[in-house]
Amino acid sequence: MSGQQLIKLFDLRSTCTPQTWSPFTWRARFVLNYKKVPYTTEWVAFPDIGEVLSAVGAPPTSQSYPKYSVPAIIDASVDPPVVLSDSAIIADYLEKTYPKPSIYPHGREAQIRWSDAIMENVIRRMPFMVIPTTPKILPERDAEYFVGTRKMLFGVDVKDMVARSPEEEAERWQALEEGLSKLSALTDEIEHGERWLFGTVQGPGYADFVLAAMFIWFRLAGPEGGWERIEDLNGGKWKRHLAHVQEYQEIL
Ligand SMILES: N[C@@H](CCC(=O)N[C@@H](CS)C(=O)NCC(=O)O)C(=O)O
Repeated sequence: MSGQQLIKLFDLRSTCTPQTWSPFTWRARFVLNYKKVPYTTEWVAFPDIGEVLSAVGAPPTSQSYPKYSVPAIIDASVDPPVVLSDSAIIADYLEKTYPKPSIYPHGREAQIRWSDAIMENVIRRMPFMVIPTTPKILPERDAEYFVGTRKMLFGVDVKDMVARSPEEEAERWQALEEGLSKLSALTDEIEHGERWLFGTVQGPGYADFVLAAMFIWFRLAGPEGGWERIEDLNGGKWKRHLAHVQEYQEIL
């Protein structure tokens, strides 16, 4: 691999330092960093995603709204350059092009199955807890766009995502805590060594990145004190997990 930065990663800007916050773009960034693939980042404003990505020929990720989404990458080390979008497609491409170290220890199918379990037990239980507070980490124009367009995705206005009563809030937390406990039990069945939940003693698996990416969004953009509530659950497993992925959080 040459030392030149031939891959460009399209990521979302924010008011955080460092800026990266999206649970999907983090997945691509983790893979690039873990494989030590040189790349540069192009920061995109939320309202400009469609215009920027269609201009570079990135494939749409959906027929309906949003037609375009980040992450997307351009790999200019090949002629003609490869332009890809969707975190799962990008992960497969990077695995094929830069096979070592592999992001699929235990096999690709197992990593996908575990990523689906993370989706069911954690990710699906989080959006209404995090979306209402996400504008706090976005520049004004991006925040306005984000709030104005979530209904098209979730069928609910952002203001109506906020829990209507302490009971509803408690139910959401209970559902999330139950999901985390189920996921914790699943990780206990995997032969993964000390450090990684879905990897091996040699290194992490893709599902480790999927989980960490979601936690980072929750910690940065979620409700006040929310991450503090999660990090000590299940014997502190989640807190240790975020500490472990830190070595792959470089922003190039
Ligand atoms: N299936 C896509 C989903 C990516 C996605 O939803 N990205 C969000 C940012 S977190 C996005 O670009 N949304 C565009 C929009 O809402 O206009 C993937 O896995 O990459």
